[in-house]
Amino acid sequence: MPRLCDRTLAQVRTGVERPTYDRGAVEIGVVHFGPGAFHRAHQAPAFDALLARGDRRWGVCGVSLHSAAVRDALAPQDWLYTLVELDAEIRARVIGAMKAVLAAPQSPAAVLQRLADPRTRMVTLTVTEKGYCLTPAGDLNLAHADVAFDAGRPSAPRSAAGWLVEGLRRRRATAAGPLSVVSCDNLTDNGRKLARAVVALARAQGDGDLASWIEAEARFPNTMVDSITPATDDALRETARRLTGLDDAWPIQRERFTQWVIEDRLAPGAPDLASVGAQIAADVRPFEQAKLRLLNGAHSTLAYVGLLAGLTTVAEAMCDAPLAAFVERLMREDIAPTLRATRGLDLASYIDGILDRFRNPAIRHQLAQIAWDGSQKLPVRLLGTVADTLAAGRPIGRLAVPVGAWMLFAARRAAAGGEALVDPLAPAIRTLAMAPLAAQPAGFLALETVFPRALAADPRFSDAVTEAYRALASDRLAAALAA
Ligand code: CS2
Repeated sequence: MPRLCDRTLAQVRTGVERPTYDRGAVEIGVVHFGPGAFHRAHQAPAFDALLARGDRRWGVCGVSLHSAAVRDALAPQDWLYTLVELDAEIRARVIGAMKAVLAAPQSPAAVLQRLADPRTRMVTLTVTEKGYCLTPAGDLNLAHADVAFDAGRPSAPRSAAGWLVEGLRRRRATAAGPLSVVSCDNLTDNGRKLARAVVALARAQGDGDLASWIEAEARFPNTMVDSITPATDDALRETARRLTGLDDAWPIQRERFTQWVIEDRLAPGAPDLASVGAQIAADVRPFEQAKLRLLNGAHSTLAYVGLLAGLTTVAEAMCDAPLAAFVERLMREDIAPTLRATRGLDLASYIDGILDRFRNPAIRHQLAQIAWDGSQKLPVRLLGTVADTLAAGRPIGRLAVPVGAWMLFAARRAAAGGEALVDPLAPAIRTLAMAPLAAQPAGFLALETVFPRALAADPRFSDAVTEAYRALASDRLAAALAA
């Protein structure tokens, strides 16, 4: 079967939407750090829609911070790829917005040139929670190896913040024009945190002038991003082939639903994302908080409890009646009371929608994928809810269950050795998993980058988590879920 590329694009089977704009005339106006599945499922299609509307300024240059895998897979395809939408009806669409992908360690000069180019008006990022190198308080972690390296002002930075500082330094020097830097990761206050990190790094480099200039000039809006995007597998490659009639080395799949809420702080000259479905809001926090706590919090709960129960996918976990009922109660009775509704966000129907999406039978979303990097995800997804619930004097019995489940899951995976636990804290977790079972919850609670001290020291929390851990470890899952 021929491979998807510019030359074969016209052969794409009918019924599959494809770029009909002149790809040769598309300019690069966006630099994206982390061109993995989520970017290609979520932001890139939005830029593709802008191009389809005739605004040819918004081609994307992807920048991988570490690996060259995306570049190598997409280069022979002229950066085209298939996006498969999984719903009652399965649809495919070919996305033409990517114009280049650079592997930063191999092409540092090209990355900086792109960042400094006056045509570049937006930088977007999906570098995952750990890519921000933050302390638990949300500040740049100057002790992080990549950050410490970048503080030396290298010509080839290693951290996302390092690239941004150097890019902004060049834009300032050449008066390249306003830039919007848009974090699209699942962090609370993602834009503000990124702005603070970039400014802190400029200061750590001894460039106070640049730091003040960034504070005054660059725009880092907060955002909420949402679309369930399971990792690419062979079944998807086969589906893409069947629908398009072409081979694609790296197709992407997602649910049909997609949402992008962007704080009304974009710099002049930014792409008109509202015209392609993004919501622009004065305050993104209520949306972001609701999404992170309800959707991602429930996802992580399904992942850790579900994997301990021997389940594999989200849809399968939602067919497990006690687990599904537990997660629904957790969302409605424990998480929702910590959130505030806002215009365009009705919490009860928002929860209904999320539960429906989790049940989508067309999607095989692996719990193991969601379980990655728990040490980075837990604070954002669950621990804020726990702290607010304790402060309000409400019980936290149910909320302690996913926390205990993460600990037990991580301890078991770590004990299995090798790469079984995907988490930046895997070495520390491996050590504490060697302690006797009864001592393990306390060992986890001492992980200061995960648990804020005040929370770890609160006996209401430590007792509840220890109890959940014990129940789960002795296979009393039903008892734990009945908490
Ligand atoms: C998931 C998210 O893998 C995970 O941790 O919870 O990727 C989730 O699917 C997205 O945030 C949905 O927008």
